[in-house]
Amino acid sequence: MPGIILIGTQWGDEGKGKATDLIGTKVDYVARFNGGNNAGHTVVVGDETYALHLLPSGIVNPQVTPVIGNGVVVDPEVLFKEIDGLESRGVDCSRLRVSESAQIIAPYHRVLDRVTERFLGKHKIGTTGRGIGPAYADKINRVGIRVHDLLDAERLRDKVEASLHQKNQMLVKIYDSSPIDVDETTDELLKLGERLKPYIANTSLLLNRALDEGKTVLFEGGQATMLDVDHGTYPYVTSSNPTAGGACTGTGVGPTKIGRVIGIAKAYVTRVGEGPFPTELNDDAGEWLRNQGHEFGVTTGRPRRCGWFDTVVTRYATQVNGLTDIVLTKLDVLTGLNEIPICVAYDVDNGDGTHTRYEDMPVDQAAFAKATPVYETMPGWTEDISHAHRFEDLPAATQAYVKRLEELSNCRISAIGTGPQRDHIIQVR
Ligand code: 2SA
Ligand code: GDP
Ligand code: MG
Repeated sequence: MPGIILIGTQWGDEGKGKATDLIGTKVDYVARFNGGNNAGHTVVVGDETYALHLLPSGIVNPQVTPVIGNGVVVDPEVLFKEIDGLESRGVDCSRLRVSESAQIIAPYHRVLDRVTERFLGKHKIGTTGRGIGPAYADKINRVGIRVHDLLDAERLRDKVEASLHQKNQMLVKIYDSSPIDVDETTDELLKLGERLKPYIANTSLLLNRALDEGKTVLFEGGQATMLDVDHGTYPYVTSSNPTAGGACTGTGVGPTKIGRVIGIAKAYVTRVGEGPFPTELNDDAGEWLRNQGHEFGVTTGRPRRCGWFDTVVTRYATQVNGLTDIVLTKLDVLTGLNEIPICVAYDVDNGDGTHTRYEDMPVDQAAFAKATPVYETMPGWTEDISHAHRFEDLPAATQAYVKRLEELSNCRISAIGTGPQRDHIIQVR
């Protein structure tokens, strides 16, 4: 079946951009289905490094039609900045198609994101501050602005008014901030709509027709399974569905068109923002991983929290996404360690003298927040693995580590990343 979903299995930044780019050479369309410019995907092509936020990773590939689906929240200002940046480097962005029913991130969503975080104080989520949560909240509250609204001045003004009515009262009365002007906002959005016009399309129709003609579509997830608003570590999550189901609702393509669901898993785990993270290392080992793996946010530059591979998380990702394969990335980063711990289960202190061992993800977030990892330790390796092109070329200890992760994740590992470049990859099967 020609529909392929590619998603993150952990808390993001697993290397989805590189994996999409790699698979992208064999696909006709790459469609984003969730999130917005909170995502940060890095694609390295030869000497060029592209940091993409809103645009699908397929944009750097001239054979691919990049699509922004209805499930995405689009900040048009950011979109044009990204397009201008890429075009000045010779990347043609004219093939881009944006869903007419994708939601718009308006300037006031960014304001609200920051104000809300400030008022949450110690309960803050650690958002990227890009207006993602407030834009999705408006969508669910049915006061959102969709891409096609930007093409009709009267309709747009009406919608902006409806959207700002309650927000302005809240900004003034609760947050002691200034109200946002309806006319100014409408004019700003109308100008952006003018420029957006040539890219706007009925992307559900476009993608379904392509699939019916036997073309291949790659659905590229932003963020990851553990940041999913339904299946992640709620409330420390993003406001969309980065899991496999989101690919269908976020593009208007049915699940019967999907043949493969590929989960990207990093050989260790990172997280940015607040929220529980059982295998987190607050010591020299964590610092070592951050430096070796250059673990700093692509969007905000924030240092990422680092920890050992957690197979409770990947088993869960296999389950909620129905993974058909895992692509294991950044295995090269672990080179040089004497031994490598793998989390196989959690131990939770119940507070009454008893403990519970969890092999499966606890649904209760209070239990998850208290989970301490149960480790199994594997021998490490010192050989440079970045030039290996076959699984058999890897040192015996590296092979054993990968095989153990595969066994514990309940899913086959079909490719392994051994460096940031396009050709730093081992196709296992
Ligand atoms: P938001 O802004 O409402 O989506 O934030 C909610 C939570 O989701 C997390 N989140 C992310 N986690 C990892 N990577 C993301 N993208 C960027 C990157 C992040 C960056 O690729 O590096 O540059 O900081 C991403 N986007 C959202 C976020 O940290 C909150 O925990
Ligand atoms: P994404 O959000 O999942 O697309 O990931 P990011 O781009 O935010 O972060 C992944 C980083 O790892 C990027 O800098 C990639 O260039 C880099 N990367 C991807 N795969 C590999 C790999 O196998 N080895 C190494 N060393 N780096 C990798
Ligand atoms: Mg990222």
